[in-house]
Parts: sequence; C-alpha cells; structure tokens
Amino acid sequence: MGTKVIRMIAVVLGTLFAGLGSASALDSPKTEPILVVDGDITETNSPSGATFDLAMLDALPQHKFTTGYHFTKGTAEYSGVLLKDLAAAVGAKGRVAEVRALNDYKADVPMSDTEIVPVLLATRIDGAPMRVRDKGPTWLVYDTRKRPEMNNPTTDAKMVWQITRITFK
Ligand SMILES: Nc1nc2c(c(=O)[nH]1)N[C@H]1C(S)=C(S)[C@@H](COP(=O)(O)O)O[C@H]1N2
Ligand SMILES: [Mo]
Repeated sequence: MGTKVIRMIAVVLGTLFAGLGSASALDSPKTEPILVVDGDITETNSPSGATFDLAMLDALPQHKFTTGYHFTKGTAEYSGVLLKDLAAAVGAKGRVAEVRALNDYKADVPMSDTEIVPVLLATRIDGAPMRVRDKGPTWLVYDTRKRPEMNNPTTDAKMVWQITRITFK
C-alpha cells in the first residue's frame, strides 16, 4: 500500500473516532445541577456520574402529553425527556432505573415499562419549569392514556416527584 492510501485510511479512521467521541461525550452543567444519573452507565461528566442542569435535559429530544392523575388537580401538559432517551444519553446498560427523591422516597422503574407507554422525565408543567413546591425539579410521569389498565397503584408508586438521582442497575 502506498503511503498516500495509508494516510487516507488514517484520516478516515481519525474522523470516525472523533465523530463517535463527540456524539457520546456528555456536556457539563453550566448552571445549577438538578439531576444525577449513576450506576451502570458509560457516559459521565463528574466523579458522581452524569450530572445534568436544565439546559442539558432541554438539549435531549423533547416530548409532551396532556393528562391528569387521580392524585393531581385536573389535567396538565407534562413536557421533558423520555426516560429511554435519558438512558441512551448516558449509555445505560441496566434494565431498571432506581428513581430517588428529595425525601429519600424511591421506586424501581423497569425499563420494559418504557416500551409499553411513554415514561417521561418531566421538566415542565404547562410549559413552566417545576419548582420543588410543584413536584420539581423533575417528575417521572407515565402516559397511560392508551393503556388505562396501567392506571394502578403499582404505576402510581413509580411516578416519583422531586427527583434527585436516577441509578441504572
Ligand atoms: N417524591 C415522591 N414521589 C412519590 C411518592 C412520594 O412519597 N414521594 N409517592 C408515590 C406514590 S406511592 C403514589 S400513589 C403517588 C401519589 O402519591 P400521593 O397519593 O401521596 O399523592 O406518588 C408517588 N410518587
Ligand atoms: Mo401509592
């Protein structure tokens, strides 16, 4: 092989790996971190795992739906990031997300749920960021409208609000 060809191959490989690197590299929070993701993940940006501020969550694909729960007042538009997109962003290998709240309440969310209904890490209600007093900064909500049989206490218990940490395991 000529040196020209070898150089070309080197350039192509270099570009490929640089591309892979930038596609998977996790940004760092520029404002107040609102979520820590840890456990069985490949993408991190701090010794404690992958920390996110609101802008980093906003940079992931956004989804929304309007619904109400028996424990909420009326209906509201919930918007944010699908749990499965968050899992992809951190290279989560685990099949369960342990979702922990400010008050140490926690629930195990099987990733298989995310294949049945949209499971959304809501960052906003009716377009407004959620304050802690409004169940923020993030709230895990299930869109059970197409699967009403999932409106049951087991699902309710997985809709953790005031989330601080998600551990994939
Ligand atoms: N942060 C947090 N989220 C939580 C809970 C909790 O205690 N803390 N309770 C769960 C349970 S068991 C249910 S049934 C629903 C509704 O809780 P509520 O009946 O106390 O409103 O929220 C879920 N999310
Ligand atoms: Mo519950």
